[in-house]
Amino acid sequence: MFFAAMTAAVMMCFSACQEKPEDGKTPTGNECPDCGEDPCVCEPGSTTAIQIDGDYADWDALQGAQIATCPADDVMYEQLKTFKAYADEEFIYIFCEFQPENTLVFVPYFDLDNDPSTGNDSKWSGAGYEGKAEGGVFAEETTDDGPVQGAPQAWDPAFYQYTDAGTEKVLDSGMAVLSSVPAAYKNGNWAFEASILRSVVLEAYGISDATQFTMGMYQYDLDWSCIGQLPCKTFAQKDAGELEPMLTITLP
Ligand SMILES: [Ca+2]
Ligand SMILES: [Ca+2]
Repeated sequence: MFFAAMTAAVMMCFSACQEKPEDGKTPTGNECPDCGEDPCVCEPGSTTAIQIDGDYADWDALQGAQIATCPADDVMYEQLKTFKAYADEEFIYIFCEFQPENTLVFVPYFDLDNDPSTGNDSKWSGAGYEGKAEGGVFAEETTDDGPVQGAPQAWDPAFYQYTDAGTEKVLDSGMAVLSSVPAAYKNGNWAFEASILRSVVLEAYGISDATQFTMGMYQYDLDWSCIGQLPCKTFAQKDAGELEPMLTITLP
């Protein structure tokens, strides 16, 4: 039955392609039924450099990604191992490799005015951020002994802007982010990747015309204590006076 269906599908494709030899392409059998292309070019993000599929080989092949890695020791927070960010004309992409123990939430911080001298500077000594996004990568389960880490889940943050009074939500979850579900990656670490719909987020922050911003990532545990930070410097580097800037993301 299966092979009969397969054969029928191949026959249909072959016959359809025979009727349209002028396109000059060899059919693959995986053409999108809507646009007729393989890979599909009619779905948003379908032709971008990064596919949000939990396969990170596309990051290895990418040119121009901004990458921060955790020094092997002599750092305050050790569980976030690699943070990558990259932007194309449609999306801002992120990749996080981390130790999953006790992890609950990932929070990127954004320097929206591209000025390290303005905004909050409590998390990086060389950065001043005006926005953040908060999203859990594990469910939080309540027990008699307090909260415990539940099942992994796709990162789908809400976006906030700092105000004089605290923070104000500018964009709800479910509006702008597509993420893989965190899963075991390598060396005992886990990873996830996500795309952030650039136009929606920049408009929510009132910086639709921005050509550059900076961004750093924090990883928090079940008590909202920090357990990961990138970029980061070692204690020795900080003692020597080195600042900790965030990653600079250029928007093409
Ligand atoms: Ca991928
Ligand atoms: Ca700033």
